[in-house]
Amino acid sequence: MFSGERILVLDGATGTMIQRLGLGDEVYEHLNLTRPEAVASIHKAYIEAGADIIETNTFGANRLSLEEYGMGGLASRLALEGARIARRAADAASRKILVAGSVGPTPKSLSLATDAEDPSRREVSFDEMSDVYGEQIEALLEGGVDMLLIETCFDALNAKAALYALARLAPGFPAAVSVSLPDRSGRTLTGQKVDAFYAAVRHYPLAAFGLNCSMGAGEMLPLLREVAGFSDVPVICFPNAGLPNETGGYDETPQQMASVVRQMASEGLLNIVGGCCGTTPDHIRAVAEAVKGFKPRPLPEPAGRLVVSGLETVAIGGGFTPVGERTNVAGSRRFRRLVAEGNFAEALSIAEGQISAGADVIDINFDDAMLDAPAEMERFVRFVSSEPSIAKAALMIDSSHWDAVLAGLKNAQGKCIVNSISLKDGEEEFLRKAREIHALGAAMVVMAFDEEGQAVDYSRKVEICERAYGLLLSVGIPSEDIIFDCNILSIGTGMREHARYAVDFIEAVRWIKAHLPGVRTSGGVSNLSFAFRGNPFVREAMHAAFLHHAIAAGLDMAIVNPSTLKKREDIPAELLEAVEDVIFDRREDAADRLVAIAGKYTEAAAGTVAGTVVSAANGTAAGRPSAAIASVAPAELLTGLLVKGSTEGLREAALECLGRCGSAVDVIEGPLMKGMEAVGELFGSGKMFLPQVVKSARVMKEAVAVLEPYIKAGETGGKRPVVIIATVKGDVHDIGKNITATVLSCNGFDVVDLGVMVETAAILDEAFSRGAALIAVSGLITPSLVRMEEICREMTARRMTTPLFVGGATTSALHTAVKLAPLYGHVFHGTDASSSAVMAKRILSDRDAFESEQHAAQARLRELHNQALARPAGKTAQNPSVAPKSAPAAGKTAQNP
Ligand code: THG
Repeated sequence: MFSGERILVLDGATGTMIQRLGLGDEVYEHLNLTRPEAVASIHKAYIEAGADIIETNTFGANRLSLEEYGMGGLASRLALEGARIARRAADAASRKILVAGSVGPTPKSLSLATDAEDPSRREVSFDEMSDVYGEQIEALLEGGVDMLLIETCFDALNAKAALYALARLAPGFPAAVSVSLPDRSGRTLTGQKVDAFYAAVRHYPLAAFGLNCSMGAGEMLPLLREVAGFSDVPVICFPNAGLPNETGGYDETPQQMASVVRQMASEGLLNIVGGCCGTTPDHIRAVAEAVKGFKPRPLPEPAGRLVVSGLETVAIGGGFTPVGERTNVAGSRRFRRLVAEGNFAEALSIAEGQISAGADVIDINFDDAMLDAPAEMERFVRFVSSEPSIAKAALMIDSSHWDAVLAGLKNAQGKCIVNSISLKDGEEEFLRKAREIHALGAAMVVMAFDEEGQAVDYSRKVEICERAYGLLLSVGIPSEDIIFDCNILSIGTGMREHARYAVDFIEAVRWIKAHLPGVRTSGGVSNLSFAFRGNPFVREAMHAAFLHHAIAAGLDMAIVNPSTLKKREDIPAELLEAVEDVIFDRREDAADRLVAIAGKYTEAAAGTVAGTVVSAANGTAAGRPSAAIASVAPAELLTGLLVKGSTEGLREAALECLGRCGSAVDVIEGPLMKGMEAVGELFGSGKMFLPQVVKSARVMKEAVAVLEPYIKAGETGGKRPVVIIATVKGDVHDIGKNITATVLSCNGFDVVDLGVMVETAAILDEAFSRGAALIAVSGLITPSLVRMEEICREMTARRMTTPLFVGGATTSALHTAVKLAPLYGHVFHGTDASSSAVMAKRILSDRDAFESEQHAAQARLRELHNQALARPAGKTAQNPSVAPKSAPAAGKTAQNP
């Protein structure tokens, strides 16, 4: 529109002219109704002075501005008449004149807190603001404007609300955005740099971007150079006639202004130029004269870069960008506790720590069973705006709740990244979300999930990302706003199926960067090492080595803890080799070897803490029990073998136990269960790692196999009890569920795994037809909790009494007690795979006692929770909802993300 042969001239101030005509004591926009001919005469004067574009007299024709004069109800009418007057004036001219609908910033800011006591208070919300703009814009469009000029912006969030309204009314309609800067610092009133502002509004196909009002042309020149340097759309500039003097007038003469404008034109900075406060037709005549003969600024090639922003910009690509992971209630117990306590000041200090440690972007997530994620998201993002040291960073809005995503986007002034969307609910839902995110100005992380579940191997990762890419481009999402995350999953878990997870991720990143032009790649690095929870040294070594190779393959950014990031060079050679053996799946026994040396690098390594139980097993020699072992009672030996994950001498020990007590079931429920319980405890306290848990489960399996032929018909009915296990509908995460299934089947259960995204009815029908002894459902994301409520309601409706176990990252004992147990009387929370197996065993052998213990514990949690609710906010130290979850857990950790 504005990249033609000459610099176009915009008109000057309407208000100055209204005052000159002696009409200044009426609300300017009201003159559109009362004195239309006077307003028309101003347009005419500017057209005669040489303006190519005239602005409607509608700067404040919005409900919020007019409300201050008790005229809120006239907004639409005044905007419509303003547009019509200008339209008529333009059409009456002998040259082609464009009409720009003036849209001022309104008197309210969406980003600035007005209440010093409460940084999260706002007088209007984004949606209200967007409606206010929508009403004005709709009337301007109806009145026949050629374009909109969203001007004198001091808050990018307000500008985003205007563009959001426009995108819904008339997507793609020409609109220019112009920013007003209060001083030479080049920052808006909210403290945002002008390039960061540009990043926040650039998603809209802008007709022009630039500066207006401010401090006069001279002061604006250096800032305009900056704008011309980064803008890949036409540049607009319409300065004041200098700074206001002591009486509020403007003193810069037409000649003074024109000489600066000539300088701007000669430097090739301009596509559109005009005047703001204090300028008159004489100024515009001089300006039109000054730019004659100068070529407009040539449009640069579209940069195709992803630039996100807070108060400052962050360019993604061309170097690695760390995204801080600690501002995530699911990823940091401390952050979770602070948010639940309402201690946002300290929660912000976690954000600050991440930023000062090097994060340019922070991942913020409030998905937790006991939190209102959208409300916390809104509150936190608003708090961030009031803290410049944090607000400078860009925000990655991380939630599985669509409402929380929207709450983040509608409160952030910069350009955000949404984390995440995927094809898991099909194409329609995926594209609906993508379009909405784009209309709100954000880039988006696209996870490699589809209707079938999450991509774990190379070919599925590639296949899903390629499909998502084609779909997104087909609806107009620019490739630079797409960030693919093809799932960093836990390795070194001891499960063969997981061994290639790291290599497959790295290779998929390489493929994506080579075949899907314009996109960026990301991933959650700490997921990789969940199997080594409790051993930060080994975890950091894994992250360092993995990142080194992934960045070389094209990884642009990653969610990490920047304060513990290490360089690959800093990892001791022996450890590095063991770690890379695991990452690249270089040897069959890589995970075992890493576990074996892990102990050297931490005091909390497994073997040193299992106490007597382990020492009982330590003397085991190859083949048969050694002399040392022979002195240990066979029951204790059996327990020890389980904890140690060793099968050496297992068969003999199991048979000897059987010989002594006579019942195979007693052996399983006695020493073997004791071993499983010990494993659960050690794992829960971070003293044992996931691969060891899986190993222990295999030992259990072997022991059960040895004993099974001796189980008497009456003891178990001769059949293995059936467990139905599934990830609930809406959720594709299944790694934790799979581990739980493995551990359960090792413990003598017949596990029927229904997979991911399973409908409630399908789970319950299957349980009925198979006569299941137990149902276990898993979910990682908070919407899954609502599914679990549905399952509980349905089980009660069906008069079922089958025990229901819930597990997965967002589930908790507290949530189960408060939200689920009242809906179904036999629902229990499993903290991890091994404790679930222990619970499953107990419920079969001793159901009444088990249930009454559980019910008592649940009642206690509800009580504490109610007490905490009754206490005034801010004094919630005892709040159980903020207590750390009892234990990190296999079922709940390894499946992250
Ligand atoms: N991809 C995308 N988003 C993601 C992930 C991903 N978001 C969440 C997660 N994965 C990345 N974030 C974290 C944050 C913290 C940890 C792991 C991943 C973590 N936390 C410690 C733990 O669980 O051991 C917590 C310890 C503590 O409480 O302080 O490891 O893959 N798009």
